[in-house]
Parts: sequence; C-alpha cells; structure tokens
Amino acid sequence: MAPMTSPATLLAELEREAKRQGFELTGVAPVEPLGGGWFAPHAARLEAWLAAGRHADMEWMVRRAEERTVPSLLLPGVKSAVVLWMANRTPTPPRPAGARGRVASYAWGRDYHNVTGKALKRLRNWLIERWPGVGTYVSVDTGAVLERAFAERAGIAWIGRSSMAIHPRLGTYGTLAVLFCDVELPAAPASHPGRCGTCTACVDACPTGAIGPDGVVDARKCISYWTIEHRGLIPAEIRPGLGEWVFGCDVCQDVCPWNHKAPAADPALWRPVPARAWPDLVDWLTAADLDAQLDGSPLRRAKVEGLRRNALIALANRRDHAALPAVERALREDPDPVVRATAAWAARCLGSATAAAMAAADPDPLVRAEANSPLPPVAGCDTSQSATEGGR
Ligand code: B12
Ligand code: SF4
Ligand code: SF4
Repeated sequence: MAPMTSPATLLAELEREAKRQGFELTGVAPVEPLGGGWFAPHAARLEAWLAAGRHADMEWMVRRAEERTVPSLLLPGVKSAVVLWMANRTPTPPRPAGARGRVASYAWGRDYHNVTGKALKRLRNWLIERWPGVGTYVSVDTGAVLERAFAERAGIAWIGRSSMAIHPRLGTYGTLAVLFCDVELPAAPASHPGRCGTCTACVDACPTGAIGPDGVVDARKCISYWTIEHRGLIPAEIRPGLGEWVFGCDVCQDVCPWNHKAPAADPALWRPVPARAWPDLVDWLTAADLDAQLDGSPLRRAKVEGLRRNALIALANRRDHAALPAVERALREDPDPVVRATAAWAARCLGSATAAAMAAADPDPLVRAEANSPLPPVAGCDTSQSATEGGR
C-alpha cells in the first residue's frame, strides 16, 4: 500500500510516538547499505578493535562482525537508522550497612532489554501500520549494530573518550535503541560534534586502566566484561581491581562531568530495588532461591554461579572477615568448581586456617590449583564510601 504521508511528516509523527513510548530522544542517521561513507571509519575501528583482541572472549562480537559493518546484511535496502534514547539512571538508594557489593545502575531494576526492547517493538508496529510494507530491523544492545556510531551520526550524542555516547543534557546514562528501515527519512545534517575537550576524567578514574587515551576500551581490562560477560574463573591478577563491583561498573560514567546535572530517570518505569543496588554479599552466597529472586533482572545475565564468584572476590577485596564462615562453606559445598576455586582464594585472602587443605582435597583440578597459588595483593576497598556516592 502506498504511504499516505511525506517522509518529513512521518518523522514528525514518529518522534511524537517515540516520546509516548518513553524515549527522550529520537534522531535519524543515513545508512549506506554496504557500510561506506560516514560509517566506514566506525567499521574500521571495530575491525581494528577485534583484530587487537580487545573483545576478550566475546566471540559473538566476531561471529557477527560482518553484519555489524554491512547494514544491508541485516535489512536489504536499508536507508535510515532511527536512533532512540531512554534514560535509565534512577536516584541512588542509600547504602545499607554491612558487607555490600556494588551493581551498575542499569541493573538496579527492570531489564532494559525488556523495557526498552518492548517500547521499540511497539514503535516498530506503529510504523508498519503508518507505512504498510516498510522493512525494519530493530536492536537494543543485542542486535549486530554499532549503536553508538549511529547515535553519533543521528546527532543525538557524541562518542566520548570513555566510549560512552553522551548527550549534553542527559549525560551518558541512557539505553540506545536502533530501528533500521528501508524508507529514506530526513537525516541529521551531520554527526554530533565531540565535546570532551581536554577532559580525561574517565581515563584517569577507571580502576583498571581499561580506557586508552584515544577512547578505546579494552574489554580484557574492563570490570563490566569480567563481572557480566566472562564465564569461568576470573584470573588472580584481575580480581583485586574489581574492588566491590559485583555486576558491571559505573566509574567512567560517575566521573563524567556531563552526568553531574543530568536528570534522573523515572523510578516508576524502572522500579529499582535497593537490595539490587547494594546486594548483601553473604546473601548472594547462601540464598538457595537467588535465581528466582532475580526474576526480570539484568543480573541474571551473569548466572547464579557468576554472581557468587563475583561476591566472593568482593568479600576478599573488602577484607570482610566476618564473612569467612560463609566463604568456607561455599568452598566446601558449592556444586560449581569455579565458585569453589574462587572461594578457596577468597578464604585464604581472609586468613582461613583450613581453606588450603580443603582446596587441596577437592576433586576438581581448578579448585586444587587455588590451594597454594600465590596470593595477589588484595586491594582494600574504602568501605566508608558515602551512601550517595556516584548518585544524585
Ligand atoms: C560489547 C559491548 C560491551 C563490552 C565492550 C565495551 C566497548 N566499549 O566496546 C563491555 C562488556 C566491556 C561493555 C561494557 C559496558 N557497556 Co556495553 N555494549 C557492548 C555492545 C554490545 C557492542 C559495543 C561495540 O560494538 N564495541 C566495539 C567498539 C569498537 O565499538 P564502540 O565501543 O561502540 O566504539 C566506537 C567508539 O569507541 C569509536 N572508537 C573506537 N575506536 C576508536 C579509535 C579512535 C581513535 C576514535 C576517535 C574513536 C574510536 O568508534 C567505535 C565505533 O563507532 C553495545 C551494544 C551495541 N550493539 O552497540 C553495548 C553498549 C555500548 N554498552 C552499554 C553500556 C551501558 C555499557 C556499560 C556502561 C555497562 C556497565 N555499567 O557496566 C559498560 C561501559 C564500558 C565502556 N566504557 O564502554 C550501552 C552504552 C550506552 C551509551 N550511552 O553509550 C550500549 C550501547 C548498550 C545499549 N543499547 O544501551 N559493553
Ligand atoms: S566500566 Fe569501569 S572498568 Fe570498564 S572502562 Fe568504565 S571505569 Fe573502566
Ligand atoms: S569523563 Fe571527560 S573525557 Fe571522559 S567521556 Fe566524560 S567528558 Fe569525555
């Protein structure tokens, strides 16, 4: 069926509908189906990033690299990318007393893959109704799309030195969503200009030195990668750098000046749970129903054994001696060898008298290897951090 309206009118209506669906920003980038033009340098950077191994073991980045650099493989005849932004940082809840870990703010409440993903699908359905026959492809994080590149070209944000997309009023705490379509919509005249200037706050503050001065993030050093994406044992030399972070990391965003006056996102939409912002680490180790407790939460991505592994590292880093019985129990009883191996290391860091012998007697070689591995220096976390640190 022929469209009933011009592309310019359609875009104006689409922007209104996107607002109604909860998106603060909408922009359009032109898409070169084969990935040339303005997009070529972005594609080249992705290729260089992968070639240098900066994706760590995220093999899914390699598997779909071609689709990431050639948009027409995702949608034949693609002409435009509608880029949307949904603010996701709700106010920081007060930090309760006790052995608590820290969780990236996007994971305090509902899962954005669900919230933003559903809003994007509703917008797509609206578009299809308005423009019958239109071809679309949608991505919220998991599509094979270089989302930040399209955000920059759509004029809604620039890619900062931290590699985060930054909007001058909304800062960095936003989820990006991209809708490719085969209609030529009026695109932003140019990419958003970079506004980092001489600031290097994120490079200087990153606890693990993951951000190069040129704004390239090395996942092999990024806390977010280790605590969320990595399966298996976290290497001993990495563990101290994780500090108290047990799922993701917000340091490069918290220090970014563009976030300091950014408005908070709507708690009614995200429904943050204080105990997910500041999880009780011993609870994570011992709760039999942890998986069920996390229903609908992005925390589930790390799986129960990953969360327990991370909690053990945080307890060791915090030198939480009171947690030693729970750590020893994890070493003795947890069915997962990665959890037991991490527990052996954590218990030894906490001065356990029995951990080495227990680990040596374990049936799994991964655990036995932690019986007398050299103990790296344990980074002492400043447990006196204020309850509102990093928040507004
Ligand atoms: C893989 C991935 C990761 C990996 C790798 C991170 C990375 N920087 O690439 C890990 C697991 C470490 C990660 C961590 C995080 N992620 Co992530 N991640 C992704 C994912 C799936 C792909 C990113 C990608 O393609 N990386 C490859 C690199 C090459 O691409 P890029 O980072 O976009 O790089 C661009 C620029 O850095 C620039 N560039 C690269 N090299 C060079 C060199 C020079 C000289 C110059 C000038 C520029 C330049 O060009 C590149 C192409 O445009 C996207 C979703 C998506 N589909 O895009 C989410 C995404 C980027 N992540 C997101 C978030 C929120 C995070 C975390 C904040 C989560 C947390 N709190 O723990 C951290 C932040 C870490 C950081 N500083 O980047 C959001 C970012 C939103 C925003 N406002 O920018 C995204 C867009 C998901 C979403 N839909 O909202 N993530
Ligand atoms: S998320 Fe944390 S570890 Fe990763 S680059 Fe940012 S500050 Fe560094
Ligand atoms: S902290 Fe500074 S350098 Fe880093 S992204 Fe923000 S403005 Fe840019």
